[in-house]
Amino acid sequence: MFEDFNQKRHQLLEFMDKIVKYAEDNGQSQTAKDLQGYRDQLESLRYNIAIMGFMKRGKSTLINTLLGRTDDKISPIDVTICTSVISEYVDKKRDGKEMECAEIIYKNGQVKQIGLDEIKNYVTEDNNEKNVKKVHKVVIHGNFPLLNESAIFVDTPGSGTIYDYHDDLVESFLPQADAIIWLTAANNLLEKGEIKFLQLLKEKAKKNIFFVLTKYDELLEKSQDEINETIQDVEGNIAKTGINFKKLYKISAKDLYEARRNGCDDNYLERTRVKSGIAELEKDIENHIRENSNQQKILGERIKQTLEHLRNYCNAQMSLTAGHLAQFDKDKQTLEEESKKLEEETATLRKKKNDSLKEFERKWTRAVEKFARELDNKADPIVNEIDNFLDKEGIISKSLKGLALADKIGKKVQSKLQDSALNLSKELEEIANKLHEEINQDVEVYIRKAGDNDIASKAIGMGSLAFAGGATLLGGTTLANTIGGVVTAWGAYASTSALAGTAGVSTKLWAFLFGSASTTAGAATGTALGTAITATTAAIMPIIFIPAGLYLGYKILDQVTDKSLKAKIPGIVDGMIEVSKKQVTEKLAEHKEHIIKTYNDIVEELLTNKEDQLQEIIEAKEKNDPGKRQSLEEKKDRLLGLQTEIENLSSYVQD
Ligand SMILES: Nc1nc2c(ncn2[C@@H]2O[C@H](COP(=O)(O)OP(=O)(O)OP(=O)(O)O)[C@@H](O)[C@H]2O)c(=O)[nH]1
Ligand SMILES: [Mg+2]
Repeated sequence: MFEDFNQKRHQLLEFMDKIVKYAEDNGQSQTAKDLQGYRDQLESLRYNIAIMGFMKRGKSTLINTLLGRTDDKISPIDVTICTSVISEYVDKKRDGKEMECAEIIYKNGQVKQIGLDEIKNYVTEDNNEKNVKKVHKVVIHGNFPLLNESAIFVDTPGSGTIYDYHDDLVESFLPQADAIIWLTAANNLLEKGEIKFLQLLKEKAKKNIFFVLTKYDELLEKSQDEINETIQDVEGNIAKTGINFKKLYKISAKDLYEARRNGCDDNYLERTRVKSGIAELEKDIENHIRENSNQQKILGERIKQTLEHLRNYCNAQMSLTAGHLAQFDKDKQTLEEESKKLEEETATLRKKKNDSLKEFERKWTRAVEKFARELDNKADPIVNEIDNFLDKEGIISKSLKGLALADKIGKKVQSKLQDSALNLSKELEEIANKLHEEINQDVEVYIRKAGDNDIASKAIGMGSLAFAGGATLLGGTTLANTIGGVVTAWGAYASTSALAGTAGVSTKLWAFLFGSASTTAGAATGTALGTAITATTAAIMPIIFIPAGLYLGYKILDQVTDKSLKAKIPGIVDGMIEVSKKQVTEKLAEHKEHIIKTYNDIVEELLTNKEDQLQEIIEAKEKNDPGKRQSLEEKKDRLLGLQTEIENLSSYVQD
């Protein structure tokens, strides 16, 4: 039966190696250590009784006393911080050693046998400060009547010293402790660290704890009130942690230890044993060992505990991994949904943009055509106006020659044409403005939705560049020069008024269209459109230069009679109107194309930019976690395998 059990134990041990490796592979070094502890405990088939407690609570004194020693060779006692490494006390019944001796087990696995006298050179802070000798543990083999072939005592360094590694050592030993003798001293109230340690015992679901109040002899020297206060403090704090607590042993180990050391007679020793509280504690520990240290029972209990522990561990790991997987998929899905939504929005916006541009184009063309018709219709009234003027003046007098005559005729013609030119200009402004507002609204909504300043700044950069380029191409100076070619002689006057007109109209336009533009994106698009409109205005300007043509005509006909001049006027007016119409229509058509292209580019750039960005996010996410999903899947599979093995082992062990 036991053999059978042993076989199962080996299977479980092999399995535990796998689980320790799983924890290590997943970077859970503390869990791996804990699991290794369970594994070692299962392997050793020992019943570990650990003596634990804050520094200087009398742990070593109690060990020496319980193990019947007359000196402190096996667990040195000191008034300063003393014990620095873990020591195990193994009765010779277990290993059949002839002589009492100790083994130093080094961290690198080496083992050195020494005499009991030398133990202090390895286990105390005085002789092995901060464990410079790299001792893993010391195993002491001796005559320890309280122990049997299963039960082992373990002395631990005191917690709460200046040496943090003491606490770590104690904590890492916890999983292996089957029973704990926890000590606190009666000469002071419980410290915070001691209460914390009790909570840790509760957390780790430690059972089989002997709660011991040491140095009771010192307490007995105080008033009854103080005695009561100390006991209440200790009992109250233990109870508060929720640990299953039945009894507080009140002992004076030092009394018995000193009596033995001084070689007192048996009678005295026995009386002291009882009086010091050691007899009662010893009896309970002895019973506990008898009841619990049967190897088969230890094994059965340990396998059960270990399996339970492994099951909890694997289940927790599994739900964690499943959670990570679900989150991973959810993130990916959210991104994909976002991208799809964006695609739809993009398509809608693209359609809207096309509709708006079509509408813009239609209205623009119609306005220009209407203007051209108006110019045609104005040819006769202009000729009449000039005729009347010349009739009124009678004859071209010497004083009216030159600039003065041209200026007068020019002003008359200008007043006839200016309305149409300004109306066209205004109409085009409105059409462009409407387009601007529509698109700008969409762009703003889009940018706000995307929450992306990069796009906005990109649009700003691109928009201004595009429109600035247009302005150079179609802008005031170039256009004035083109017209200037037709009206060379008018040169100085023409360019001055053209510039003045352009500046005035564009400033007004600017305020009208963009005075209230608030967002950066709006302002950017606004800037761009403003530049474009400047160009528009400049394109309409030649209308005002028509008188220049008349002046040219006058110059040519300077030598002819009043009559012959008059006869030529309709032809000159028609010709100039034709030239102006052509210039204006061509330039405005060019300009219209430019506006359309620029808007198209801006919106397209915005849309593709955002799509690209989303695509980049999706790709980067996949790139950043190469095979993340796969590794999570693998982890899940591995855990599934471990879980199945645990269930198989559980039913196998139960059989
Ligand atoms: N009065 C009195 N003093 C005791 C008793 N037990 C231990 N002491 C004294 O307390 C001091 C510390 O005892 P140790 O046994 O070295 O305590 P420890 O808990 O092992 O100390 P560390 O290993 O350093 O944590 C020593 O001076 C002991 O003599 C006791 O029952 N009564
Ligand atoms: Mg000690």
